[in-house]
Amino acid sequence: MKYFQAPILLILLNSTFTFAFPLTSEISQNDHSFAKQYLKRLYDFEGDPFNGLKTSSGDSIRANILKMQKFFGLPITGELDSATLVVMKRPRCGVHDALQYNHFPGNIKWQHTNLTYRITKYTPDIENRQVDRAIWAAFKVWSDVTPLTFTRALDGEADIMMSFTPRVHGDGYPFDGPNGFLGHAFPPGRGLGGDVHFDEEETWSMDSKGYNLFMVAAHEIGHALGMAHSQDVGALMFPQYSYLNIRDFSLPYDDVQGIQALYGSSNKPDTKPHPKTPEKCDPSLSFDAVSKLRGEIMFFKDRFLWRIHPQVPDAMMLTIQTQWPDLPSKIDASYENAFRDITLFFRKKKYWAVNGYDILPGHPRSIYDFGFPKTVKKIDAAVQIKETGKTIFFVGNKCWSYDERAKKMDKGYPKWIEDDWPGIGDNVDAVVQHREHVYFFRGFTMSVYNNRNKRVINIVYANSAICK
Ligand SMILES: [Ca+2]
Ligand SMILES: [Ca+2]
Ligand SMILES: [Ca+2]
Ligand SMILES: [Zn+2]
Ligand SMILES: [Zn+2]
Repeated sequence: MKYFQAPILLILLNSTFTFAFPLTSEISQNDHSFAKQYLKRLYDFEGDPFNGLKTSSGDSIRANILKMQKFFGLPITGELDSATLVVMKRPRCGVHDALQYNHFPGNIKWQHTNLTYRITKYTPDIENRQVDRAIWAAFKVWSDVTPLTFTRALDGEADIMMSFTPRVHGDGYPFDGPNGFLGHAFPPGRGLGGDVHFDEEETWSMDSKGYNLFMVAAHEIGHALGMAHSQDVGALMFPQYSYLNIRDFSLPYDDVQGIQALYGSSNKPDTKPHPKTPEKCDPSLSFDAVSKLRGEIMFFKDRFLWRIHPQVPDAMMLTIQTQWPDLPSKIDASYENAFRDITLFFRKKKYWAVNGYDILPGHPRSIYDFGFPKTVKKIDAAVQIKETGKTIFFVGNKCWSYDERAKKMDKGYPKWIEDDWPGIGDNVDAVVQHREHVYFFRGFTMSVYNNRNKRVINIVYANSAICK
């Protein structure tokens, strides 16, 4: 079999859609001043503002927008477009983003390994003992992979002083009310060095509601140990907030590399996996699911997705949780029901429906609502066919046709995939329709299927549409 880096991308991009966020929309005066503040705080500096060297680089707004767009892998326009604004408005850490190093300049680190911490001010949002537990778990993330130990102090001066505090709180870096900046921390050193502050105006939680204290604390402790922000979307040290529950969390590969470069590895055996973030140009890349959402195409892989916006040449990567905090961190299948303007996500025996960015009430629901027999434990792939309005589900070597209007499975199903969709093979990973073609993903291949004459017209790498 031959694989062509074929003109799939052009097919995907040359289309007329309604856009989720048109790039040319008006940017309000409020958004302009918000963006100015954001860039000043996070990009307009020389040296390290959290180290007392608060000198402005004097760069123009345009130069700072360029730095910011580069950091987040946005299209480099130098303009405050709406894609840039959307990223700026995501909740995040208040420490600056620097492109030139993965650690703070000069590799600032603690000279002793037996560190102490103290929680000086709690939050009313959750019980103190739960705060203690989340903070303990957050330190453990780092002590598991380094020789560092963390002992809690109940009084006196600890290396890492931690508190929940709103607005102006004495260090020159005021918080900003709900959302926006969630916390910040100072690199290793005396006094303020190593200290961690959480914005008290956030709603802190032990789960996915509001902001998860464990996730934010683990990130801020990274700074307190000398880690700077990472551009790796999957890294704990990526500046934007992303939720994972404590059970599912294991320190990503990028962060392990970073902290071990400073302190070396632990002498305890490390049994945990340290997941690497998938790369869009890895030729062996496969997908869990592919779906439309209001004109964009989304490619899912583990807890990540790439979005292709018809006007933006580069695929944007983010985590599923950044977009939909309550979806599972991996999905089996997804399709857009364009008639109802909803997108459905499947994981094992459950499914969720979202309208834009909101999960519809009453979800997750059971996949047996669709009329599957109990032998079906998960869906491989799903797609709604524009011409018929029918939704096709793929499971192993069978497919089902679901009538969205009558809300039931069509008679005569399941059928063999080979009978209804000749040439695409069994065990489909993902499927999506774009204009007259249906795209089937299996492993590292994508078959382009002509639905009119029912045959495969091209086979290319699965990542052809996002790698360029
Ligand atoms: Ca300190
Ligand atoms: Ca805030
Ligand atoms: Ca799948
Ligand atoms: Zn940070
Ligand atoms: Zn502070």
